[in-house]
Amino acid sequence: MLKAKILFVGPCESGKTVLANFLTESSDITEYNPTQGVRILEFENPHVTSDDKGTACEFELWDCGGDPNPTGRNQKHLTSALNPVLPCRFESCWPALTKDSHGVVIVFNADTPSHLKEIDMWYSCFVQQQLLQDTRCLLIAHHKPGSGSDKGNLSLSPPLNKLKLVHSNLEDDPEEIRVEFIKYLKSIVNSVSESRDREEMSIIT
Ligand SMILES: Nc1nc2c(ncn2[C@@H]2O[C@H](COP(=O)(O)OP(=O)(O)OP(=O)(O)O)[C@@H](O)[C@H]2O)c(=O)[nH]1
Ligand SMILES: [Mg+2]
Repeated sequence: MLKAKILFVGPCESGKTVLANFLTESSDITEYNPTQGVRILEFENPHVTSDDKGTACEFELWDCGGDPNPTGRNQKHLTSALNPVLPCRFESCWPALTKDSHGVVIVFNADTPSHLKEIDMWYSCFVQQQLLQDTRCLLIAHHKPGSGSDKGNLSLSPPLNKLKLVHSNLEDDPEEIRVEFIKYLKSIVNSVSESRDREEMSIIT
């Protein structure tokens, strides 16, 4: 059976936990409770199978906390991390999160200017530095209630402009993100099975 590990990362309070719960049908929206470290949600999706025979895929969704420094003592490190010249040095547990991950979903709020800057850092640490293909990365512009549903042009930096971007609005159109997430899961499954086939072929030949 094919297994895939997908990370949800991005700024604090952007809606990662709310979306992760919604997309895995785990629980309803509650009041804000910052994710400490990571929560792992295991799920299968009836629309996503690993072959034509309908064999299920097992997914692990790693819902990561957005605060790299929950104690708030070294706030300036976050500023350093936002500077692309400096490597991400402060998140000692991030290598464990990224190990063997197959996909990265970056969740942010389009109406929060600081998020647009911060997602460059998340992309750099979790995608570029892990040498993950851009096709394995999905950007979700999450619209919280009351934030409007404007899907107008977002001024993303050039590397992020190339990524697939989808909008989520659980109040106005919850099905939209459900459908997009299924498409993303299918693309991950295809990509993982292709790499596995290539690996098997290279052993045989
Ligand atoms: N009603 C409603 N509330 C939302 C929605 N998205 C976010 N919220 C609210 O915003 C809070 C923060 O969202 P979370 O999903 O916990 O944020 P997070 O990105 O996981 O934050 P960290 O774990 O700190 O990184 C939630 O507890 C909800 O109260 C939404 O679509 N609908
Ligand atoms: Mg959370």
